[in-house]
Amino acid sequence: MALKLWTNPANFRAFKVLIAAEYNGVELEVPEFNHPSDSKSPDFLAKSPLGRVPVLETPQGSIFESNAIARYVARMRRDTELYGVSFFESAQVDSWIDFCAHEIELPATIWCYPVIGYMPYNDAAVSKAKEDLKIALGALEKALLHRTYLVGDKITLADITVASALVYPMKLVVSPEYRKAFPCVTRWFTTCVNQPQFKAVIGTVELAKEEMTAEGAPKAPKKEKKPQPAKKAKKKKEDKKEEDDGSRDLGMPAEEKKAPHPLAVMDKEAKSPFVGDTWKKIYSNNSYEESMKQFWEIFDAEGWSLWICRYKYNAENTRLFMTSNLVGGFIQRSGEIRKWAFGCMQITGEEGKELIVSGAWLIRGQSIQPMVDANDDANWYDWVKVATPVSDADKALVTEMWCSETTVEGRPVLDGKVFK
Ligand SMILES: N[C@@H](CCC(=O)N[C@@H](CS)C(=O)NCC(=O)O)C(=O)O
Repeated sequence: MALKLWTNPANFRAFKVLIAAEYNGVELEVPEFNHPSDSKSPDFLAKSPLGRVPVLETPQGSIFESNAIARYVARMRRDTELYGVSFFESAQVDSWIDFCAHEIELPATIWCYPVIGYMPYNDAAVSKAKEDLKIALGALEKALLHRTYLVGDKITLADITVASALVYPMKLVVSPEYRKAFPCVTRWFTTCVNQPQFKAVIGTVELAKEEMTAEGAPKAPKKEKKPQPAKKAKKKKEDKKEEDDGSRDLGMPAEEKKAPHPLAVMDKEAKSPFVGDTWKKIYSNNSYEESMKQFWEIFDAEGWSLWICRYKYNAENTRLFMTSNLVGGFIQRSGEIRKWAFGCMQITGEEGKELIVSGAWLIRGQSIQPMVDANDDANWYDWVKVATPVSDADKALVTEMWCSETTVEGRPVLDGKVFK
């Protein structure tokens, strides 16, 4: 029986296990797993006492707790020396694994989880997490001042564990400003995540260009200035004022007078008979066939437009769970325009080769710009507007992207997400 790693997609606690497996040439099967529906079954609770993931199923029984699993996989081969070259080095590796669990994972998750929508935003908790992570990174900085890696002179499970816990913080929230105090950590992290064994699991990690903030969080003032409409520029000024008067430090976001969203203005000034919410109800409550029949009857091509998007960097997508995470993040970050958009994204192709991310979107108005303004990730896609009147071929493509659970454009659908 192959070793099976049960995990939800893109769980950072699974990264260290999968990376250690890459170094040791250990084959791990990662079955599809739906959290939380699959995790509380008696069968699963027999594997993991609290129904948590990751958990490793082996021929002798299950191993729970991600660090125990990572150690098990690291020890499966001696010559790779992932667990250090001596009894002492193994203890050093353990020090960093424990340090990571207590000093890094906790603040990292409290900071990142609200951003990815796993937890509601709490200003006091996030502010404290940022400070706590600073202290932990300070200790890491000191340790890396004269060393390339944490233990010995090559990558061990210590680096794998700590770098895995930092993937989301470094990608999402640790801004260049915050990173400035930690040049050695940044150098070491970049070295780790660029190793082929890391890349095979986590793909390409780009360091955050600015702090991504959660819904409900005060927006960090942006550094680079994109040309913005006047209303937005005004809002930025208000953000700045909010910082200056210290109201953020007290955990009280200053009250903002929000300008209406440009699409809300459009709703007022150029009414459309097509109502987004009505369409979403139709889609949710009818068969695909019936939904699409009604859609083409009510679609207002003057007030709304249809778009096909294709991810520009498909060649980098080899792991399905990482790619699912990419798509999940995209859907999440589009929240600001939920009232005026609907879309389905799918991943097609073959895991290990190329995974293709594409989608069909419906948006209020004739421009995709509101999507790009709401969601920076939209820049990673090519967007092609569906010409009107919609041709039969385009109707078939949109229908396939919104409804097919089996194939899209002749390729098998491996995962799909709906934004409604
Ligand atoms: N200390 C555990 C923590 C595991 C954990 O909290 N896993 C989360 C996913 S990252 C989970 O399963 N949460 C769902 C739950 O608690 O039911 C480990 O390192 O494995």
